[in-house]
Amino acid sequence: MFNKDMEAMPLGKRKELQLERLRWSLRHAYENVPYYRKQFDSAGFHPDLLRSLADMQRVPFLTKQAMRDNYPFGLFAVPQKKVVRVHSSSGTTGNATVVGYTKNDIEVFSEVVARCLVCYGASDEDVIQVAYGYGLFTGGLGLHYGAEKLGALTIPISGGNTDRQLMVMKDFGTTMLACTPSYALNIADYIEKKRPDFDIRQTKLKAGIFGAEPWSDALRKEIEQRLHIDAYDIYGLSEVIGPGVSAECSAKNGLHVFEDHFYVEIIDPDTGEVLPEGERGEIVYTSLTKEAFPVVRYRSRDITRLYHDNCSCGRTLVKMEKVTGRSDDMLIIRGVNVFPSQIETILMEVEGTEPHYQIVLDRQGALDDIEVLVEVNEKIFSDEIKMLSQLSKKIGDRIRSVLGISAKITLVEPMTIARSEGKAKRVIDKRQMK
Ligand code: DLL
Repeated sequence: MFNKDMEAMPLGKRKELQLERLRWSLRHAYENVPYYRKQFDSAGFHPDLLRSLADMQRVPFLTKQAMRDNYPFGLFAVPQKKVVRVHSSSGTTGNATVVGYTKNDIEVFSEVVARCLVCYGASDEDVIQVAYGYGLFTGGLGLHYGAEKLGALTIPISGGNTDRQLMVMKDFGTTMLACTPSYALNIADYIEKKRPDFDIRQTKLKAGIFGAEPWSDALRKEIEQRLHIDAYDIYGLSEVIGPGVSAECSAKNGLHVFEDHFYVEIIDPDTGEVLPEGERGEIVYTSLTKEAFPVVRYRSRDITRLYHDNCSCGRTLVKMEKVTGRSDDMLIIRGVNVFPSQIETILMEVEGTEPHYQIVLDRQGALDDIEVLVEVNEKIFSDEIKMLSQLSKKIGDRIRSVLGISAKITLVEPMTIARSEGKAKRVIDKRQMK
């Protein structure tokens, strides 16, 4: 562990620490950000009223909309001269949100990412190729500072230019690759189709640090087999800090949340009620140590559940289940709730398909239509038409029996669905364009 005192702290002691830090964080927000003061006052809440963790339920939520309304720096809690960096999340819907960091916040950000890397077995002997985008996105610089903090050799290559990625991987002796899972898949495809001379097994690559978008366990297996690595999940969001909110450990079942910096709750997304441990709902974050941009009960829209399982890695930190989707990515198709990752899991189980797909939603009259475009492998595509129609029937049947919806399946030629170097765009919603 990078910080055993914090990561393996007894549960009772951690709760005390959280309460003490919550008191500081809530007061910090209340005293320095007019938005929080107004919200707390009108809800009849004052930071002094926080006597136990359960009292958090009385604190009003922070929404993405409030962040947008205070664009760009309205929620900063320190004078601008104390802010040393900003990042911004472009978001799939609406305006960007801007987040700020003091020197100390950057320290915390670097440490939590370093902790993640240790979760994946990294040390200062490792060579980490950071192929997340550098810039306003938190992925590149986040991984970069964390890798340096650990003392690893850090390669700031950023995303794209796959030929150069491969050259660097081989020549610099990369042991860990950090990028989105969709870019990792893109690299695997590229090697197979364009660089058959490149033997990934001849490189030192042993692990992948993948996140920034939902990805299924089936996709994990596929990437692991094709790149001959262990693939680990890293999760985070700009509003809370960036990557490093939670990480998978060697057990690869659930991500440990760094609870000494982030207080987490699960709520029912419809009623806002806090749900008991183990139940699935929307995860809500309160920062415990952030100075420049504190967040108090931020509604992330990410759907997961929290649990303790006496993890074999020795960390006592609560675990969150792999995030399979966001409540605003959830597709409601003729009344049925569907996450793109559920469709991904089905596609990955059907032989002959490639893990590249796109979901197109449209509306005919009052009814929603869903079409799933999916690439098939070369062999099947060059086979007879009969094979193709059997395959699309098989996929359609599976989707109907697992998800209860009927979808139009369109099989497309290999390499026709746009590849991504960052976050993949899985859903095209034509209903919103009408
Ligand atoms: O994506 C931070 C990040 C960078 C995480 C690099 C991991 C690696 P945002 O651009 O603000 O920040 O997007 C945050 O992406 O609320 C989730 O919906 C989604 N997300 C991030 N990591 C995962 C993951 C970065 N491992 C939003 N699994 C979050 C599923 C993820 N979804």
